[in-house]
This record gives sequence, structure tokens and C-alpha cells, in this order.
Amino acid sequence: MRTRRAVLALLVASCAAPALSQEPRRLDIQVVGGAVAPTQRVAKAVRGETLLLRVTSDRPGALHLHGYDIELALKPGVAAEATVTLRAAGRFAAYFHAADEKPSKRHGPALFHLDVLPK
Ligand SMILES: [Cu+2]
Repeated sequence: MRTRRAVLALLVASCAAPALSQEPRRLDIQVVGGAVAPTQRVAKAVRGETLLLRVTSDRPGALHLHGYDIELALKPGVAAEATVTLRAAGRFAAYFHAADEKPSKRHGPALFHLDVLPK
């Protein structure tokens, strides 16, 4: 019980002060059928923070984070990762591009938005 409480306290501390941590904060995104759960549609971060973006997908394709121009190749069963230091504040849209989609296809709705708040 004591251990459990200590772990909880640690979790709370690391969530409350992401900008002060030197370790990248992990942002897990699960793409299922080309979409994410409603709770993952907006991710919040603070400028200056370093994120470890970790993405899984049940379909092959790519995740494209506009603005930061990060493209992650996605293969089912393999987590794709990118580390990014957030130097620009604003709202950035991420899209899922299916492996079989035509290159000319225009973007549909965003997979999720990354809100980077100025300090
Ligand atoms: Cu795109």
C-alpha cells in the first residue's frame, strides 16, 4: 500500500510539472481505424517542453504533425517514436495518412490537435 501511494505521488508530480522535467514527457497516441479515442483528440503541452511522441496504429500509414513537420511511418504492432522540443506555441494538427491513400488526397479531419501553450 505504501509503495502504491509513493508511485502515485511520483506520477502526480511528473504530470504537474512537465516543463521542469529534463526527461521528455511521453505522449501516447493509439490510432485505431485511422482515428483516436475522443480523450486523445487534444493534447496539451507548454512551449519549451520536450515530448516523446509514441504512436501505434492498427493500420499501416503515416502520422503527420503539421507545423512541426514530423512524419512517422506506422506499421501495425510497432510503436513509432519521435522526440520533439516544442519551440513554437500554437495549435498544430496531426493527420493520419493511410498507406493506400492517393498522394493527391486532401486532408480529412485531423487525427488530433497539439496545443502548445506559451509559458
Ligand atoms: Cu499531412
